[in-house]
Amino acid sequence: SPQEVSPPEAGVIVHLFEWTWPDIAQECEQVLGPRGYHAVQISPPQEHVIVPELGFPWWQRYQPVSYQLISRSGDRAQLADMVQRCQAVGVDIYADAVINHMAAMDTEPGSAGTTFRRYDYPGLYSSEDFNRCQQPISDYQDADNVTQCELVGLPDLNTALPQVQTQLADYLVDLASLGIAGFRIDAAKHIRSDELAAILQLVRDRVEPAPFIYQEVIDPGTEAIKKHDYYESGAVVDFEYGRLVGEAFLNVGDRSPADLHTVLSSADLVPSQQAVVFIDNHDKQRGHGGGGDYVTYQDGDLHTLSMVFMLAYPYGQPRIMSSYAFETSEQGPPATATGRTRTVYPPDRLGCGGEWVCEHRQPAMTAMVDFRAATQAQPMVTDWWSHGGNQIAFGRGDRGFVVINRASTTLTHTFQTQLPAGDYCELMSAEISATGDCDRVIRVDETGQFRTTVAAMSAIALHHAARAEE
Ligand code: LM2
Ligand code: CA
Repeated sequence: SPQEVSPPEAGVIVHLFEWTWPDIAQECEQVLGPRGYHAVQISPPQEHVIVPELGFPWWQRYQPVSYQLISRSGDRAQLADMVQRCQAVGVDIYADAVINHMAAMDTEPGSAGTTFRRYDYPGLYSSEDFNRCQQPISDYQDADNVTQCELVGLPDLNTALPQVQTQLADYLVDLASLGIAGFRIDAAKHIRSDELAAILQLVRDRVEPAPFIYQEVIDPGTEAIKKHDYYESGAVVDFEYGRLVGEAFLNVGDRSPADLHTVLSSADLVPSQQAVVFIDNHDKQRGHGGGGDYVTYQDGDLHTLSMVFMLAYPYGQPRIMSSYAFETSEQGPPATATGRTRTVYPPDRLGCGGEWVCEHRQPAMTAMVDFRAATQAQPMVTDWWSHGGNQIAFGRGDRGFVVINRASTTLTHTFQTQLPAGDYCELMSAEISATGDCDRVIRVDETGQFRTTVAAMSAIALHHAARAEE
């Protein structure tokens, strides 16, 4: 029977890409807990390859050497400490689980010092545990090719074998024993859906409560492997959503935000309650994972507005990408010459807002995390409005209202809402103080209307729980 999927719908996930475990613990305590973030997706915690000759690229983490929890982000004790400190402030940790394949690059020992060879990982797997194809994947119309051959030449585990399924389940159960509450299943499209279901069942048999599962299945609708094959195992990351929103905000072809409600309502997307969605992810922001027109931090305000849309729109569970600044696609995180990842909290340099971008700390993002929680109970879009292609507004019934002006001109308009009459704090303009004072008050009249001006390339948002004092 299909796995019961109930992701916390209002819960926002932030991907703290390549952050260290001590930094994540501090971020949970200082920012994520207080701001109501639901969960953090962490980089793969297992032992990985080290590639000094390419300057310690980020993708080292996607080549597992063993399941020892010693990685570029820290060791097992630091991971355990971080999970507990985040849990204590209400933030769950989801681990990126790389279980389709093992490391290809075997010239150096791994991050825990393990010496290995391609197809031979001491005490874990030997050549009989790998699929026979042993050629790079070449035909996405052929399901066997996609699941049995090698993704960019990475040794492909034979996930049909009981001993392989047991090793993988043991790894995930070990992570769960530290308090990790969910898993992003890396390269899920490259694991046969029935074999992945069997591995995850072994985990569920041993872990209470069942971990939240979201599977990476890039399905453009034209290939042999379909996202719905994976629904029985849990949630699925929908890649079409971010592409459609990105193309609209980038005005690709004749697309624009004004069409988005119609476009998203008719697209073949993962059902909302089991979808994880994003505007950009670590692959798409640097042209990996098939590329495509996605919006990233390098697009500035356009990125912020796309994220405001995602957080306001009642579909799926949103994941915010939190990046480090980069110039080339392989470039790893800020690091010393010997490849030690640098902290986000340096006493002497700009960390967040400098070499670490920290999209999740932008005032517009924290405001919209709050908006999503406040509007969660109202799953409908109401009073959709647009003017030209690039000015849109919509409500969430009597819970909230958002206006997004992606145009280069100021927008002044009287908006119809379902909000009760009253004085509302505009969420984007400033932090709302504990006393209820707010920088900008918007008055909704007895007919549910308000008139306001929205600057070019900006947004405003109101919700029922943020009212100005009488
Ligand atoms: C994913 N999701 O399903 C990750 O999001 C993606 O980032 C991973 O690829 C991929 N699956 C495998 O886990 C990244 C990166 C690749 C990189 C691999 C392995 O996008 O470029 O491949 O990690 O580190 C690298 C080299 C590639 C080489 C390969 C094997 O870039 O040129 O292929 O290692 O040595 C010969
Ligand atoms: Ca495979």
